[in-house]
Amino acid sequence: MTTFRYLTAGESHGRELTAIIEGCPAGLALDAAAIDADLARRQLGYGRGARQQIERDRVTIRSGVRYGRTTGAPVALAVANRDAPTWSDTMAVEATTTPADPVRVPRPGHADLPGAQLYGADDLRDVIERASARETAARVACGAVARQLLAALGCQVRSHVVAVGDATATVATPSTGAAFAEVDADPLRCLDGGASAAMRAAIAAAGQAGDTLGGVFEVVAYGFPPGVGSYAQGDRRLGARLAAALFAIPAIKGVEVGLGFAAAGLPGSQVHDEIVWSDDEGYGRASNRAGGVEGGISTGLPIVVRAAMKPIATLMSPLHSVRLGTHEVVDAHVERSDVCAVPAAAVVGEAAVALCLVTAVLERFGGETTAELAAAVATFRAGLRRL
Ligand code: EPS
Repeated sequence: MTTFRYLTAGESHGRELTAIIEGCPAGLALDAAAIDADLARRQLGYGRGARQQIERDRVTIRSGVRYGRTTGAPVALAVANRDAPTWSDTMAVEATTTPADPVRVPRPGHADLPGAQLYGADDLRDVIERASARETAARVACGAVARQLLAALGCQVRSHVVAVGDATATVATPSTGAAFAEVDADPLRCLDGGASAAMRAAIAAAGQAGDTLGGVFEVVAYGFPPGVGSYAQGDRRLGARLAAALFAIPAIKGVEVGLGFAAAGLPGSQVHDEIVWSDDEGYGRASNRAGGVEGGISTGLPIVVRAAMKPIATLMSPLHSVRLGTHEVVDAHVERSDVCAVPAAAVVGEAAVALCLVTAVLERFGGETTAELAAAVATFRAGLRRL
């Protein structure tokens, strides 16, 4: 069995973000431009802070790729922090007798206080730097590699913003990936122009008030093969793995697959998808309310997941907090941040889903080369009609 896995390292204002992918099959066409395209998409979105004007995220492929193809060796990726020189004293690796002023007032809703308790930090900067959502740039870089591998299997992963605050899009999940061709051109990455304008107005108002907004995004994987995942053990269920992948994104507080929470309020006749047969396509479903997963196994229909992102925890009009050590009640720490990052989180969601699906598909079909993996998937697909 081929195990596809990845790790990231790096601080928000340290020198760079680093990632290592292990278990990527050989023979995958891969170049920096394909990864950079996703890194740039993660920087999009109305409501981002000044940091995105500073960074121009670009990847350096440090190993595992030769002449534009993966070799089967670990793939090491690095994304430099352009802001790092400004922070070189604050983020110095070496011991110092003149440290920067410590951050001592935790922000409600951020990792600051639980992180300080966990690691015994008396300067919250130690927590802030790794808990920052900047880490998601490294995850998006890894996700771009997973996306290339899925593309070799005929699978595309797309996303759009469904809600920001109380502004909600009224669009059905598109039936093909082609519907997303222009989504990145919208400042909210939303497929409903009217809702996009309402979201933008809501973010502007929140920013004026020193407040922040969360929202909901949807990720759809088209063309993913059936027969991946299993009901045989709970941790092999594809829905469980997708949920875990999405919950691993900072600020995610809810995940749905298919109809999700709405299914709980409907009768079974309006929830389950009728099974159909066609001589061209074989077995199928008349609808896709299940979101492409039944019994913990992919059905071959689009995989549809949604995630709810809470509002960003750094408030320019801060909530009350308590100073470490003195325990006095004070306003929470304020530092540069975003008003809303749901459009970016949706791109991170694509990466999370792509990484999850690649891991599961490689466990199912194996393959030390991309060609072996693609052939195994094709053979399985062909065999399904015999049932
Ligand atoms: C982010 C970079 C960060 C924040 C944001 C996400 O940059 P900086 O800390 O220099 O402003 O803008 O992180 C948070 C909102 C957070 O709470 O950590 C990024 O690149 O995504």
